[in-house]
Amino acid sequence: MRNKILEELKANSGQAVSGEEISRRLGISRTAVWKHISKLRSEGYRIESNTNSGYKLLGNPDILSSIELEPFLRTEFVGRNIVYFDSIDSTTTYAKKRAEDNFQEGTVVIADEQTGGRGRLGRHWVSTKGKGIWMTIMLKPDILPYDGPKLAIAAALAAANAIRNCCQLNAEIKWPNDIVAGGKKLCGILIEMSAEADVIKYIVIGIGINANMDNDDFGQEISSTATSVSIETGKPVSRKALAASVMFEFEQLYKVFIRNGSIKDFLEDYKSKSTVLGKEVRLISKKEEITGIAMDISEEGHLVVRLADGSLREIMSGEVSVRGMYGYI
Ligand code: BTX
Repeated sequence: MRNKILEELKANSGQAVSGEEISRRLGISRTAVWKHISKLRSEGYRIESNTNSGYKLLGNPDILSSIELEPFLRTEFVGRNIVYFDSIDSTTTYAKKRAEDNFQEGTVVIADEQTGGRGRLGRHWVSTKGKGIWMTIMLKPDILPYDGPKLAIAAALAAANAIRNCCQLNAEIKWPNDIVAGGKKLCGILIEMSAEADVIKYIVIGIGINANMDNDDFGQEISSTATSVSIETGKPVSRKALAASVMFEFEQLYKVFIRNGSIKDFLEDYKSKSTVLGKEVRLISKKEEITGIAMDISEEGHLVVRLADGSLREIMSGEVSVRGMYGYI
């Protein structure tokens, strides 16, 4: 109903519509109209009200609700069901709770702000209000649990491609799934999965893109390693267009992955955008710290590293942090 009221206001672009007219057209009471208007305001819509003329929508707000994203979507199923929050602790935490029940494949949970955004291994993800894309894609692929983590490769490539196409920015991928520009982190991806025996119950892919973040938003701790699209390009980006583009790029790769059961068909593209291949890297896990040259990425999505003694070692993404020897990469 809220969306219908919004449509009424948008259809009258810039003109006031009386509460009575809305209530008559939509068959609800004027009090109900007023309640929906209050809720829309709390989501960020600026709506003027006047006792004589009614309600007037002032401009098109930069928020990521389904009605705002809809005109930008080019997907079949990813993002066709949007669960939007003005503010939430974490879209991934919410998606996981929601995924315990039945959900529509490709549902996207998206928020304008996260108060408890999560990174990998319990780390915090800075998610400033209105300045980024904080979203989680919910999937239930009919693949073996073993293959689930390979979707990290698809998600990273999708985010890099979307940033490249939408923002004309040379986004690169720092294995396994950080997107970087100018040697700084632009986007992070967090994949979580629940499986039973050989069946995946759900996979949730959390994607955080620093769209219009300013240096001040990052705080001292990460300001030397973090960046945003607007910092790199010098101009603001449309979050709606970029979010829709990530959904589109991801859906394309996801379909290929499900059809072939493999990342083979887009692995070369991923590798061509990698920042680590050919470089000396330091891999830090709970157990050990090793250095070597990043040689390849396997069809399993593992990083193949040549160690000092010439031997090759395959590294799984889970527990490892990758650092360049001379900076973040
Ligand atoms: P990560 O563990 O690779 O990165 C987390 C680390 O990155 C932090 O410890 C900090 O050093 C740095 N960092 C924190 N915030 C930012 C930021 N905004 N930009 C750049 N660097 C930062 C990466 O984990 C996975 C992040 C996924 C975020 C999405 S947003 C939607 C979804 N919901 C949720 O709670 N998480 C995901």
